[in-house]
Amino acid sequence: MAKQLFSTIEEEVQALKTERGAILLAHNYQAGEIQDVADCLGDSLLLAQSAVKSEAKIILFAGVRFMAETTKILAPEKMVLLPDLEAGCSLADMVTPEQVREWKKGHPHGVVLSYINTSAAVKAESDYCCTSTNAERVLAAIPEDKEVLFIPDFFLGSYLKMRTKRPLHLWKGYCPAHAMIDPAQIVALKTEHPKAEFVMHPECGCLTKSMHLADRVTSTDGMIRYVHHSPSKEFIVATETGILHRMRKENPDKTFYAAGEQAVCSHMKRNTLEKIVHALEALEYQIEVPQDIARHARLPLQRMMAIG
Ligand code: CIZ
Repeated sequence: MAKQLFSTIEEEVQALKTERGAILLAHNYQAGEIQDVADCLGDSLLLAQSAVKSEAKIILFAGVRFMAETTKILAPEKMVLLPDLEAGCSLADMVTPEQVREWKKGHPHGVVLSYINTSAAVKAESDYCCTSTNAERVLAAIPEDKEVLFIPDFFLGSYLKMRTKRPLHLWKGYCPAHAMIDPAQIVALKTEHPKAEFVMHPECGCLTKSMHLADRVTSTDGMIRYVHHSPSKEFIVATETGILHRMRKENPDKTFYAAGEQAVCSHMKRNTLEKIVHALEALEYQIEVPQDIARHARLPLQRMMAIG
């Protein structure tokens, strides 16, 4: 491609997207400057749905690998690019397909419900997928008499167990960024800002200790909707801090406090505008999912998409 001069890197990204006929999808946890040049912002479910609906042949995914893989599985005809191949997920790495197969042997009639934060190979061993937005709805679609093995997030699983009273078997995985949120800090913030509503993500390691304090436990897109519609003017937000940029931008009259400034996902933050420019120029890094894995992983994802 002929090199043009741009006054800002943001302009360069916009021009390259147009030239390539690409769309840029950015997860709610991305850095603010990436969110600002994205065509679509959201959680992994909304972004995958947008990719499927889009006419664009090239999807640049500013997120982490399992999200780009999910998009490729659902839209195999599209080129899916990830700006940094090392942008993985510590939670997804906490369960392997071999471990799932082994676990299933002990529960031969069990149904595996896997959180979206899993590798394509683990999804291929699963019966259903869910996100934190639709986990309760997906679980409700699984017959009551079925034993359910939930992977890999222990805290989301515990939350589901509490909400639905179903005796789920839980894997002991967790998200290190959410686990860094300290319940004592939440209590201190609530004392300092008594009018603030407290919204928390179900992946929070502090879930069991702080949940009674929460006005809402929900996914990132659920939080975005909640703070927008709530008449409150202040919010304490317990999830990865990237979401605060979007909340502040979309609600300039409201104030948002991070429940833990240290709740930063190092994988999400591997993406940069420079890497996005490189991805569009070089068409790197293309995400591929082996066909047999994609074929098996598509079914649990499609079941989830059908449920909503
Ligand atoms: O589904 C997602 O995108 C994740 C991992 C979290 C959320 O609540 O958005």
